Amino acid sequence: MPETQPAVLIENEGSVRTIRLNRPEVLNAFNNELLSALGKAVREAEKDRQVRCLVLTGAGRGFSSGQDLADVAARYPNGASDQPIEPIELGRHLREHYHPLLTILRTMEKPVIAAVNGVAAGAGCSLALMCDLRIAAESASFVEAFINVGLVPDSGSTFMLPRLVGFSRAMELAMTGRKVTAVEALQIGLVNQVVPDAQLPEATMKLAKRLAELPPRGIALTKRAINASWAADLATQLEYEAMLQTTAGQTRDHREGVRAFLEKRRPQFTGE
Ligand code: T3D
Repeated sequence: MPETQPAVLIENEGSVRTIRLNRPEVLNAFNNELLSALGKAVREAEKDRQVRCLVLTGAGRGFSSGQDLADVAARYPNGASDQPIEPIELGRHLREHYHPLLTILRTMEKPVIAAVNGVAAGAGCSLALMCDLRIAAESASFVEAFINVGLVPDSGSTFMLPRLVGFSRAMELAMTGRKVTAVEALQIGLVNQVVPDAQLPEATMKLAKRLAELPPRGIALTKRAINASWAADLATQLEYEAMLQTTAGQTRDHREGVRAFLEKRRPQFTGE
């Protein structure tokens, strides 16, 4: 039965779009309704030319506690100790409900910020890691909770975690499922910034507006280049940079940036 409250709340401030996960009573655990609403909202933000920066955050005291475990338990007819009647294929659920959304976050040509307002656990932690930047409230925490329920990290965690914090820490966090505080997250490179809880909205908006003012093509091509670096050798990456730079060098925003510097004024970037 669909819930009465909207699964996501959408707010616009200038060219910054904020999508707020909205199941606060379960720390924004993902059921299919929330995943579907989030996917739709992200696709809309990707397509909307007015949107130059996307922020994901959570309602209430959590960012997201990951897959809704009550929904998982409901798949077992007689409780978790029983075998389900039909073998359950979690991979299919991931492919259908998580992967399209997560892929857009990594490939959309706009910066995506996770404003982590509280606990980010399981697939909720993965969601934060799949964003381009993370800004955390002091009370936020990160839990690779999958192992606590006998699962492997999914939704991109095994891809992003070692890249962000290195092999050893990734192994430790994934294998122990222990909670990482915001302060530790900053120390190990899991987040970009930690701010007092009350300042999270303001600090996020300041960062988002700064990103939204920068040349959109330059931002888009930068994201492409850094994404590509993960699978490239040096020669390939140098060539890719040169190709992207040819494209960036032909934009009006590039010429505007150079002119504004020489004329000692603020540049006005239009995305052309
Ligand atoms: O099916 C597939 O596609 C497979 C995909 C799997 C991906 C995954 O994400 S697997 C991992 C799933 N998530 C977890 O295992 C995390 C479970 N939650 C926790 O460990 C803790 O709740 C937290 C560490 C996140 C927060 O702890 P705390 O003490 O701050 O809060 P709490 O009291 O545990 O939770 C508050 C409420 O939210 C509580 O409900 P209540 O008692 O007030 O009615 C709790 O049951 C509910 N809640 C928290 N997490 C979930 C949840 N309800 C459903 N699903 C949850 N994941």
